[in-house]
Amino acid sequence: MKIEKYRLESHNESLIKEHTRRFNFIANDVPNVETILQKLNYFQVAIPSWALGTGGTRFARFAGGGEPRNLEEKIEDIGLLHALNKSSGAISLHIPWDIPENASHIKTLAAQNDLKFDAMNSNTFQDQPGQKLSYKFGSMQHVNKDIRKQAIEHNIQVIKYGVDLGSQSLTVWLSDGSCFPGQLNFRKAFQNTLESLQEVYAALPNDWKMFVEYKAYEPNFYSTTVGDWGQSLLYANKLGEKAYTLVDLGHHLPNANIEQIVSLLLMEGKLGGFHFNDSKYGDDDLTVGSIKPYQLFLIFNELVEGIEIEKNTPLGAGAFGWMIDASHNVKDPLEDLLQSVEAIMITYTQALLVDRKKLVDAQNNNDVVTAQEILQQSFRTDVRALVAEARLRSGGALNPLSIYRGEKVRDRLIKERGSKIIATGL
Ligand code: PSV
Ligand code: MN
Repeated sequence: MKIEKYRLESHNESLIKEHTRRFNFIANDVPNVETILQKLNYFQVAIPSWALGTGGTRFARFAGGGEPRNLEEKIEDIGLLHALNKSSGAISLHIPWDIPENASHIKTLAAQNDLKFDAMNSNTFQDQPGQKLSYKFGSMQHVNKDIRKQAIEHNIQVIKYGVDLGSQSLTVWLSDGSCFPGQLNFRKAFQNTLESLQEVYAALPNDWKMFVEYKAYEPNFYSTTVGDWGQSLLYANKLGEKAYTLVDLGHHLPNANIEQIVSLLLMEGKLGGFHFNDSKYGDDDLTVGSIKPYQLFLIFNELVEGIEIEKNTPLGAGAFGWMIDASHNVKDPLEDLLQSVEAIMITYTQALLVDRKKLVDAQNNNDVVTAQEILQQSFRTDVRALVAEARLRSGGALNPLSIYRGEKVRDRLIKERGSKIIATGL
C-alpha cells in the first residue's frame, strides 16, 4: 500500500509550525547545518527482507497480521517506510527466503519504490526442504567435503541472484561452530572454512565485496568458527582486498568495546558493513538505540572520525553496507523499523556535532574531563528537528511514526493481506 501524497502533505502542514520553531532553535546553535542536512540525505540504511514479518523465539512466534506474502510485498513495505523517512532506500535480500524468481520485474519494482539492492545474504544455517545434505554440524567448516561444496555452491548462486539485481556485495554469516569441547578441531574447522570462503571469493565479480560476519555464540554454544572480529579479520586478510569484516552490534560478548573494534577495523581498511540492533543480555533482538544509546553514539563517533574526517567521505557515499538486523517479536515490525532508522539518524547527527578540533586538543593535553564534556555535549543535544528537517526537504514525513499510525497502515495491510500470513524469515 501507499500513503497518498496529499495525506503526507497535510500531515506535514499540521506539524510545520512547531517543527520550524524547534528547527530554528537548534539551527542557531549548529555552525554547519546545511552540510549536516546534506549528509543525512545521503545516508541510507538497508532493511533486510526477513525483518518485515514478526520474529519469534525458540518458544513461540506470535504473528502480527498483514505480513508480506512475497518479495513483491516486502519491497512495497520497505518502499512505504522509505517514502516516510527517506532514509531506508535499500533492501538486503536473504536467500533462499526471498529468491527473486523474475529479476527484471523485482528490479523494476524496487526502482519504482526508489530502493537499491544492498548486500545479498546467504543462508547455510538452516536446512531447506529438499536439500540433499544437512548443515546440522556446520557448513563451510564441515568434515564432509560434499557438505562444504553444497555451501559453496549456495553462496555462488546467491552472488548470481545479486548480479541480476545490481547488488555489489555478499554477506556471509556462518553459524558454524561447536556445542561441546572436543566436538571439532578448531584449526581444521578454520582451515575448511577458509578454503570454502576462498572458493566463494573466487566467484565474486570484480566490483563486488565480501563481508565476513562474526558472532560470539548461538546457535553454537561452545565455539563459533567466525567468533569475533579477530577471526573475521584473519579470514578477510587471507581472502584478499575484496573481503571485509562486518560488525553486527549484537554479536559481541557482554561489555565488548565495539567502538574500539570499529576504529581499528577502519584503520586497517577492513570495515565493510554494519548490522544495527541492540541487546540487554546477549542476543541481537532489540531495537538499535533502545538499550545503549551512548554506546551507539561512541560507535558513530568512530565512524565519523575514521571515514568522514580521515577519508573525507560521507558515511552514505556508498562504500559501506549499513543494515538493520533485529527481530521484532512484540512490536509491529514496520513501526520498529521506523524507530530503528530514526535512532540511527539521530545518532549519526549527534556524532557530526562533535567538535573534533577541541577533542584532539583535549586528547593531546590529557584533559580527560574536557574530552568527556565534548562527547557528552553532542550526545546530549536534541537533534531530532535536524533529522526531521532533512526528511522534510527530501519529501518525507515530519513524524513517520505518527503518520503511519494515523493512516492505520497495519489495519489496511491486514485487510489487504489477511491476519494469518507468516512472512518468510526467521
Ligand atoms: C545472525 O544472527 C544474523 O545476525 C545474520 O546477519 C543473519 O543473516 C541474520 O542474523 C538473520 O538470521
Ligand atoms: Mn547480522
